[in-house]
Amino acid sequence: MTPERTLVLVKPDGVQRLLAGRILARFEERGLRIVGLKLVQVDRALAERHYAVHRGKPFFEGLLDFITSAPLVAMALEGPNAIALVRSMVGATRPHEAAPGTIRGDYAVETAQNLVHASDGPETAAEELALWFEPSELLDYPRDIDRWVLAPGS
Ligand code: FUP
Repeated sequence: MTPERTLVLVKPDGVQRLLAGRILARFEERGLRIVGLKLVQVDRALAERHYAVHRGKPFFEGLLDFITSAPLVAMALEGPNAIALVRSMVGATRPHEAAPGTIRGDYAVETAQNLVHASDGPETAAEELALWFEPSELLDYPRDIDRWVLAPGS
C-alpha cells in the first residue's frame, strides 16, 4: 500500500526528561521511517494554529504556555498506516487510561504533560505536516530502500 506520513511531537516534557531518543526509537523499531526531524522552540502563533481546535477550552491557555515553554522535537514519520499505527503506540490522551506498553501508558501520569502529540487522521496529518515543516524539510528515500538498507552495495 501507499505509505502514509504523520506528525509526531515529543513535547517539552519529553525533551526535558531526556526521553526524545527513546520515544523516537520506539517508532523506528516498529518499522517507521523518519522523513523529517528537528528541534523547535515554538512561538505563540504556531502553538495557537496547532491547537486551534482547542481554542476556548479551559485548558487552552495552559496548553499554549506549556508547548511554548521549552524546545520540542518535531518529526515526520512514514510507513504503512502510519497515522493509526502511531496513535495506537502513543495511547489515550489521559495517561491513567493509556494502556501499559503505549508511550503514555509507560512514561506519563499527567494529561497536561503526556509527552507526545500525534496526528489523529489523514486530514490533520496533512495540515500539521504543512504547519510544522517546509516542503524542503520532508525528504524522500530511494524507491528500492529495503534492498538498499538490507544489502548495501549489492
Ligand atoms: P491527543 O490527540 O491525545 O493529544 O489529545 P487532544 O488533542 O484531545 O488534547 C491535546 C492536548 O491538550 C493533550 F495532549 C493535553 C491537553 N489536554 C488537557 O490538558 N486537558 C484535557 O482535558 C484535554 C487535553
